[in-house]
Amino acid sequence: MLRLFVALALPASLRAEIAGLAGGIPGARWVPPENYHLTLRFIGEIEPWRAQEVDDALAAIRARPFTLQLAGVGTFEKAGRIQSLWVGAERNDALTHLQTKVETALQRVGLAPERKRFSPHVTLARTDRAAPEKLMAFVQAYNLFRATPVEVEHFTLFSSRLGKEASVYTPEVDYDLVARVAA
Ligand code: 3AM
Repeated sequence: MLRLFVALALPASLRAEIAGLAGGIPGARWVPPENYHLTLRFIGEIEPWRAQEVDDALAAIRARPFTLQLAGVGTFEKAGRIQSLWVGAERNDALTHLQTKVETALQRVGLAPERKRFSPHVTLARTDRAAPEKLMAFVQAYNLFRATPVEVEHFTLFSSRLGKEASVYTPEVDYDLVARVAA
């Protein structure tokens, strides 16, 4: 079985900018900068033959390159606990369009629909063991954070191996985004 997800890989310069925010919250488990990514769709464990179908479906997607602007920080909560701390992505029709295409392609090859609404973000830390007031202070301190915009020219199918400290993410296939050629 393969554990897979579809995401935007981030250039090293952007990962370094984001890494500059990390630290200073006891109990937070910071994501290693090499693991930063923006998830378009978590797939989970699938059989290798199904992974081949997923690859074919993703390869057939036609979408345009776009500019990604990461800005602001926020949290996800579950059952009253702050689970994670993230850097957000500014609303962007091309990103939404790409995510919709990925979702449609994956449903077409038989994956169950994703129930959660797409909320583009780059996870900075898992925070269920951190003090909420420290997390709120972090959010306030970095709310106005804006990264240097980057051009997104492909999206990526990643495999994930769960590790004790951090998961190991491996880019398996890049899918190019192509600007429409004028007729
Ligand atoms: O991109 P982020 O960090 O928000 O939390 C996992 C990570 O999300 C999420 O998929 C991304 C790449 O691993 N993930 C892990 N297990 C998941 C699950 N069972 C999951 N998302 C949904 N359902």
